[in-house]
Amino acid sequence: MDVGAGQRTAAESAPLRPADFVEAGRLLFAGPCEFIWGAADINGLPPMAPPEIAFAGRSNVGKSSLVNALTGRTTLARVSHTPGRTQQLNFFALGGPPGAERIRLVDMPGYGYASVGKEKSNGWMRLMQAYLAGRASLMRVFVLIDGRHGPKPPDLETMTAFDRAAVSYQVALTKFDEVKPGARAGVVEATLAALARRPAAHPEILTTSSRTKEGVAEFRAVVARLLSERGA
Ligand SMILES: Nc1nc2c(ncn2[C@@H]2O[C@H](COP(=O)(O)OP(=O)(O)OP(=O)(O)O)[C@@H](O)[C@H]2O)c(=O)[nH]1
Ligand SMILES: [Mg+2]
Repeated sequence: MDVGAGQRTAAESAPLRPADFVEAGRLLFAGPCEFIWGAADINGLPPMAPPEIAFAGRSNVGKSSLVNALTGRTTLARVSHTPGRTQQLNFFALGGPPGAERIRLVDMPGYGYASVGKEKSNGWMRLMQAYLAGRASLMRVFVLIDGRHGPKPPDLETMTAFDRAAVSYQVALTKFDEVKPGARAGVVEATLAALARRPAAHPEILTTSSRTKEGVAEFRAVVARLLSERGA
């Protein structure tokens, strides 16, 4: 049967399957990606343009490493053994040249490490809050939690702040390569329990390793699905 102009085939009108998002995510993150903007204070935030996703979490949890793993780069975002490496909001343009990118990734400074110094840490916290408040282009914040330990008080406080500000977030458990197979289900369950009745939390969690790349394709698929839901 011929399909006339404007008509859609059954295959085209079928809802996208999870596998389609895996492929869309692969393609998105295989595209160009470059650092475009660093914001060290509230007045230095870039104008809102394409959709954004942001990476939050305790210092040293692996935010910058995950930005690198997702984009298949090793040195895009700076990684360090010492907590407090990322000191500003770093914006990366993905999927097109800067100005025509499909999405921006925002790598944020970490929270919850005494060694960073209270004044500096509070400053970053205010910067993050200023960014997160009323950022219409922000699709979702990924709250990264160390998979070896599960949620700690600073993670719970951050999630409570996001719930109050109605900032949509999703948890990803990082460094999963370091979690023994027998301990994995327990930490996932404990994390899901900590998310129950949190109004701004996405109910599903991700597990990732920037070292083995476990969960990276699934993470990209989640981002591709978010973009598709936005019609972007
Ligand atoms: N085993 C393992 N180590 C990881 C993984 N991801 C990151 N790391 C290590 O964790 C340390 C911190 O990584 P970063 O990516 O700099 O962490 P961050 O959250 O950006 O830290 P700040 O910028 O200080 O907040 C580094 O030594 C990384 O090599 C992972 O998936 N598995
Ligand atoms: Mg970092």
